[in-house]
Amino acid sequence: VTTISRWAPIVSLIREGRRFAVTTHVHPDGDALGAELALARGLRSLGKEVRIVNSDPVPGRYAFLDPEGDIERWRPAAFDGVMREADAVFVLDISRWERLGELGGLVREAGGTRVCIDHHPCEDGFGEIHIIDTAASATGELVYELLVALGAPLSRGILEPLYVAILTDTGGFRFSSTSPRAHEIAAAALRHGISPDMLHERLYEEFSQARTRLLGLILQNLTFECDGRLAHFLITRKMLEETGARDEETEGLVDHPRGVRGVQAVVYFMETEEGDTKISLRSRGEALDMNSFARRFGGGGHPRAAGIVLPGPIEANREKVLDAIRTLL
Ligand SMILES: [Mn+2]
Repeated sequence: VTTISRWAPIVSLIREGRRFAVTTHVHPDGDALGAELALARGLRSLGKEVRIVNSDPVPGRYAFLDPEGDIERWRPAAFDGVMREADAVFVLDISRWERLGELGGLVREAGGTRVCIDHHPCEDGFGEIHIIDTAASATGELVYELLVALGAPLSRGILEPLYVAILTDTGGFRFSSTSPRAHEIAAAALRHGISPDMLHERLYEEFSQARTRLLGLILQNLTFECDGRLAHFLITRKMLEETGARDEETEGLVDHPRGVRGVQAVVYFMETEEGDTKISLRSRGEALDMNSFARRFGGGGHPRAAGIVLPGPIEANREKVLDAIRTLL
């Protein structure tokens, strides 16, 4: 249920506080970064001091959102004071400690209130205050609600990152999570003069030649099974080296097999730099709840998009995951 009142404890925390820290998960995506920037800008418009500190750098694709380099990258000892002295630490788009990466310890020891704002299904949220709303299309949607509850002026500088948060987390207003509220926020952003064509171009039409060559290799090893209901492929370090594609550029490649008629599930196995296996899971329709599937292997996510990381090489992990999926299809 969407009510303003659920924001009351956070609103008073913000009104009473002066210094705040904002952070998000490792491998930040458009929602994580957009929600962080919008919240920081909104709090600053109310005269608050805000620092944004992340474990991982901003991927090149999203750098345009932060031309001033407002999002800082954690370094050992450099941000201890920021976290310790903040009146509250906002942890956005995550509710599991391990997703905080190297910042986990600092957030755990933070002196102020920890506020977790997220839309992933989760039973073990952390922090003193949680707003976890799986009906929200993006964490950006929840940040919008909070800024409205605070009475912060919604400028273009706030609405643009929120638009990007929602656009990217709904796959371009395509997923079932696309809510009326998502379109209402998009409408507000358009009224404030954001440029949808420029944003689309920046996000979806600036891929490198290397990524396109990687897509070529993926399409060559793409396999369909279970009468076409299951599609799976591999991304090895060798494929990345051969094409020159970076790890972060693999985002979105899964959309190609996902768009094939009859496909209900897509799984891909990526070799990490450490030689472990990162498994990404996507589903279409009601066939499979990928969040509960991923949980069986210690991962998690959303019903239609989830992930698992397993120690060891792909060959050691691939068949057991594929076998478990096959029995469900
Ligand atoms: Mn999100």
